[in-house]
Amino acid sequence: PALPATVTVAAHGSRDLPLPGNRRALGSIHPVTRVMREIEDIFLGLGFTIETGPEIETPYYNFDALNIPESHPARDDWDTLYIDSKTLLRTHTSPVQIHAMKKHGAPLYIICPGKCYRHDNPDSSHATMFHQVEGLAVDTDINFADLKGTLDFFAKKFFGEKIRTNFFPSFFPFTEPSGDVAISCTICDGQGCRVCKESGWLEVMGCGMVHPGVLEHGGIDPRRYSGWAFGLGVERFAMMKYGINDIQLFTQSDVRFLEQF
Ligand code: 2NL
Repeated sequence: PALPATVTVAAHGSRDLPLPGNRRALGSIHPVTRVMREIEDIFLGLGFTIETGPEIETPYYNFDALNIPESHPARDDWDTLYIDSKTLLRTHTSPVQIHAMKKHGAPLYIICPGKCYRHDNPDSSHATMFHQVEGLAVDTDINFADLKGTLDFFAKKFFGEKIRTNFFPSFFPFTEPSGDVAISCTICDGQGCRVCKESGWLEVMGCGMVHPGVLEHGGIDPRRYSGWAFGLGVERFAMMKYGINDIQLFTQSDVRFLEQF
């Protein structure tokens, strides 16, 4: 049905209704948010639940409960942003997992996404604020094979079914044994190139069996339960997925960068 082209409005004269309105630019989802949601969805599908917690923490939850003693270099002022001697900005999301173990007990299957802070010099791969997703599984009779299978499934869902995973020995104070997870290089498919420094592998996250002392700090009996955990940097995952070469782009609010997502 034809609409009248003009309508007479009392005291204001006529208005041209078919005249196009002012278009507003549509926003888009930030790439870090997108990647975080994608990671969350994969683990939600495996039966994990999401746990969050405070960005302001105590040295006990950020360090002591994670088997990082006072003398450990990670506790150095250069890495940690202290508010005062009793409060700091969390350097990882691990404290959330200690709170969760104390609150829910075992069995427990959780992921902890959120902001973390480090006293680093900003460059193309370091930022003062960044995002992590950590995962924790605690149950009777779970072992490193469950961890490998879960992370291999996750990596294939995130990076594509074609990629392979590899686990290298590593060290974290809160896990024993510890591993670094690598995926076959997305550029050369494992053949060796500049991006993977000719190794064929790209390191993407850390993992390991939860240290019995850490389970104890979470109020869980390490003789009855075992646990595994992992941690990954969301910005690094987003940079690999979208071919972004500078972590600073995520926080510069440049519309030419953001409107691509
Ligand atoms: C990395 C390494 C990791 C964890 C995080 C964790 C948490 C609890 C207990 C044991 Cl409560 N472990 N988290 C474990 C291994 C590695 O992250 O380099 N992430 C970017």
